[in-house]
Amino acid sequence: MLYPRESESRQINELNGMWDFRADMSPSRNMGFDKQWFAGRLRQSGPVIPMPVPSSFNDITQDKQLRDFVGWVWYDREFFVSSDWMNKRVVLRIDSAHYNTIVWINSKQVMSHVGGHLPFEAQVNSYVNFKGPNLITVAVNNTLTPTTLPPGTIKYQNDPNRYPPGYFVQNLQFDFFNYAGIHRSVRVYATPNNYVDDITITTTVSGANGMVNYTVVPAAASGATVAVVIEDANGQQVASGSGVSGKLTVSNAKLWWPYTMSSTPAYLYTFKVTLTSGSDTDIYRLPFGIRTVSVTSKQLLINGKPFYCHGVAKHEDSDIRGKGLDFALIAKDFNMLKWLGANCFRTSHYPYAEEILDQADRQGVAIIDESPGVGITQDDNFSNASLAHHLEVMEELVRRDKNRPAVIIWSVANEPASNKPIAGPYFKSVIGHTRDLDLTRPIVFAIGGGSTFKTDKAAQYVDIVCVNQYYGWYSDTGHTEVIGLQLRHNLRSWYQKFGKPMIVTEYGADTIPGLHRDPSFVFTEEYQRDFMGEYHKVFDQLRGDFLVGEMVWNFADFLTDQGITRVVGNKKGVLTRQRQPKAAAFLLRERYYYLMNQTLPGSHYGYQYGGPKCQAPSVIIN
Ligand code: GCB
Repeated sequence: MLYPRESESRQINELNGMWDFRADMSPSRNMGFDKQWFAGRLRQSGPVIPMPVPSSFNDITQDKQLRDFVGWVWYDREFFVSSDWMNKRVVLRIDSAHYNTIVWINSKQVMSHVGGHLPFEAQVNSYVNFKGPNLITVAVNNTLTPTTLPPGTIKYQNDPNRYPPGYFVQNLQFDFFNYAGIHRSVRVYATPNNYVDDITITTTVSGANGMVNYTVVPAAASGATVAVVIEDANGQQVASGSGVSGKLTVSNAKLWWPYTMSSTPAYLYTFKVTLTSGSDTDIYRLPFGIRTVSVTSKQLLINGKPFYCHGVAKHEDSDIRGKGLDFALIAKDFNMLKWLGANCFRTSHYPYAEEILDQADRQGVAIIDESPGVGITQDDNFSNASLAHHLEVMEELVRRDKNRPAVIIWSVANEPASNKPIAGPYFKSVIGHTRDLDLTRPIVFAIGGGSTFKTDKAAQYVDIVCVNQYYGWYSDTGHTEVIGLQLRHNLRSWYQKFGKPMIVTEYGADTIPGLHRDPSFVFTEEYQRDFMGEYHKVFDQLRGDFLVGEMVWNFADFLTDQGITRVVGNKKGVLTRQRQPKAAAFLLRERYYYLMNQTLPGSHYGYQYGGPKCQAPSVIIN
């Protein structure tokens, strides 16, 4: 599914802003359907409050019931469709709503979608008025079940001495707050009736040339013609062709590199497609990069050169907006990534907004693009229904992100119970299916929980073994002195067994900012620093060998469910939730600049590891 982009032939009308909103607090959560709240304005069927789109609804009000609400919430607003669009194809797109969504226009159901992090759209010409107002109604349900991704369960409490009638709670199988609502943009856009439906680009490098393989899927009457042009960053044409598929050569290609690897990082070309059919002309411009990704038994290579990922695992999380798209936060996070010297991040534990990936493409930050397959731990999470949904989600994810140079690895899951026998066939299918969808990127999942190199049933199918490690935190708590021994032994054992390169996709310690103790003690800023220092020693021993990456857990603190092991959220961030550095952030920054200096030609930041100079690179944007 192509991201909506304006062009000579395409127009966009954003429906972001304040919508009317009501949560269905009825015991069955079904009153909205029984009373057909979609039949007219919500404000006519009951009280409403203003709700920003995009945002999570949870932290917008002071109402505890709404923060913790499980069930259907309803949104509506009016919009207009220009009569200029009458002879065009008009599409409604929601970039993401969490989790289950039904959409009506003028009281007629237009589309529904299952899954909280990927876009969905429908042609709506037959639903909209071109002369007068239109009503859009969106119902979103955040209930998680054993077959959703991520999975969850609803637990009814039946003891009348302890709970009121009908009392239930949502149990989560993952460690972040189940923020919900319309999380990303809602748009109506217009294309010609004959249009470019999809584009797939893969690239290879041959000497100084970039080879660009493309396929265009036209949705057009027979006889339509397709012309393609590649433009460089200055808009100069560098290659051209015609037809729905082909291979173009870009001479003296400027390759896409992570910003820490090349003095010309993150170079983006534009792939311009012109489809002509009768009187229709559709033009779509897709930014793309020329680069390759490959793995050997010990290395991860970008453009044939070893890439060491020094990065972070993240969350889409912020105060007030929850998981709602926020451009200020996106800009700040990329500035902080560069301040840290991070050259990659994992989209733990679900696909992030396309606007975030745009920045990764443009600023040269590599990405492990993760599906929402987090918490696949119970037997019924491995059912046929779960598997079918997981395959569908991988299709949606690859379809959305396949052309992004920044995406160098697909992650199909985080910490599933991959030691269960059922995990073998399950992940063989999920990984095999993902490979069928995209042969150009390595595929992984992050191994953790109870799975070990002795018991794991799914690591055999991945290209890079990714492990989440918590020595000195969840085991031997406080004992930094045993981290080195345990970590080294474990990483070597995985490598000996599987013979594949490895990434430590998580290691981290909860840290309350401002809490100090010397010698260090768990939860203090000193402990986080000492803890990370022990990991770094082992990483440095294995870096030139089979270790191809390290990612701290986490970039920033984030909200979780309420529980006795979390003090208003997970505090393993090296930054606070407000993006201020804890002491460990400075350690990480020194380390990442040192690593950057080793890989970036020309050694330019005047930086010495452990020394006095630590100067930020200017943020490089092409
Ligand atoms: C993990 C999970 C991550 C948690 C983290 C923790 O292994 O992958 O989602 O937040 O541990 O802090 O416990």
